[in-house]
Amino acid sequence: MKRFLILFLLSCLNSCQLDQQTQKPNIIIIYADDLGYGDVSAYGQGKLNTPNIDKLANNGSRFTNGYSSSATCSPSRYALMTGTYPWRNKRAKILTGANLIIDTGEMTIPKMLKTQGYQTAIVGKWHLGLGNSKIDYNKKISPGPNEVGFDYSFIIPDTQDRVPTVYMENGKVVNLDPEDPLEVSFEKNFEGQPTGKDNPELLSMMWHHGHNGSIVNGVPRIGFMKGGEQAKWSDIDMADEFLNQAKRYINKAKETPFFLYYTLQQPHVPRTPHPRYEGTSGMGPRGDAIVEADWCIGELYNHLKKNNLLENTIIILSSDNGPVINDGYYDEAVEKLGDHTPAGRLRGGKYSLFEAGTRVPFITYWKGKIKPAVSDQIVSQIDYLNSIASIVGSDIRSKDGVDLSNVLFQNTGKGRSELILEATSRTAYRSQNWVLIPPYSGPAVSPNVNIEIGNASEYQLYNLEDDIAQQQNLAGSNPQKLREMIDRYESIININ
Ligand code: NG6
Ligand code: CA
Repeated sequence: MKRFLILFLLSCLNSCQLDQQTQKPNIIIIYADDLGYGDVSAYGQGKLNTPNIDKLANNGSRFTNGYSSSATCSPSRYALMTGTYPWRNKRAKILTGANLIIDTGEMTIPKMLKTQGYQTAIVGKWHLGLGNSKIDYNKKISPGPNEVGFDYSFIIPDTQDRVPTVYMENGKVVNLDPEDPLEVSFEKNFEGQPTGKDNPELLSMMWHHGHNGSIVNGVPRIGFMKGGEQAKWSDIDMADEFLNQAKRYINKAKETPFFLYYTLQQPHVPRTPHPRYEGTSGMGPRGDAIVEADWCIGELYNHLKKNNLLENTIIILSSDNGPVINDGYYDEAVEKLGDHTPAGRLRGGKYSLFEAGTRVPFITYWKGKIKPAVSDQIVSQIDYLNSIASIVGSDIRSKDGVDLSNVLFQNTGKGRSELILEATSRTAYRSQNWVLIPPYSGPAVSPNVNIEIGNASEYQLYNLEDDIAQQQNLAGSNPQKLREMIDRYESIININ
């Protein structure tokens, strides 16, 4: 009997060890909103200090040619989730109160991971639309994140500057009092409700362009809302709320492999860091919000460490688009910038076809697996799906992604040779170190945000190898390269 018991215990031990060895890694994608290439101190460009992001960057792979798929949010997020270029989807534009732009039949990272036994969650900003007809926030809204692959969702629907200013959990507005229904409109105000336009005396933050609709917590927003008082979020507590939800999810999901898509709201406008961060950067609320985001990332890291999860968790960190200083509020970002360079030495910023629109902080970390390295390989968020699929043993592949699992997670191999970049429905083409920007009409500098967005009446051709700041247009002096780039660009853009 005793011998049987010992044999039984031994076999249990064996299978436990096997389980541990064969367990698939947890995957966490941390996705910042409008964080620039030069905003992370590990990139050695600006003046901000981001010690917690640096810890991941310096102990993992830090990519210097890492791209978001677009210079704005919703298109980038669409491409990240699906591995499909955003310009193939006509609805993948900056969204405001729109319906879901991912087809529920489309493959996504969380769906792929579910085929491999993962639990999946999103905590943070969504901005990919909700529902498929007029949205009624007083009912459960579907389809949304839960219908495109997430078992659990705790989100803000669009962005912090848009109504409704409420959290949603698994399709339902959190803390909504049925006696105080929530109404939302992007066309007209509800009678008797103050707005940023008509009631500047009620504002704690003044609007600069747009953002003059309903006022919530003293901050004027895009769009109008009425009711739902009890459900309104507290802006200054949003970072803590998302962090706590992320930790709570990890506690719940840690026994099986999990995927957490942790989508920070910082440093997108309105920049409302918790008062404990006030003044920490010396750059006003934009800098303070980045310090706060960095702290959140450190807290998440510590939580994983405390739970012995670091060795079995891949952390990917990036941003949905490049930086913008004034994106619609007077918040001292311009005045207090000093000599900080959010875009580093790159030209342009958010909304731009120039490099700073889409070249973003791009970091992969896996304790004990990824060796510390700086990589200049060309990698894109559109490749996450294929690369993660490859790591977890799935043969699912997306339309436009490349399997870069070696480059991203093993410090070996080559990145992309080419990539289409997108900014507000315009596209550009990168091949090796060359960038082609086709002619586009419109202002060269976007007047509201004061960013060079890449419009010109002529083709632009740059060689990033010795002109990272895109100062020398070589289109005239290199007609052969120009022709070659145009032909290839057009052949990709025209294939569907
Ligand atoms: C623009 C907003 C801008 C920002 C952006 C979305 C105005 C004038 N500008 O329409 O402030 O919200 O949308 O940013 O309203 S993103 O990072 O989510 O793409
Ligand atoms: Ca963004």
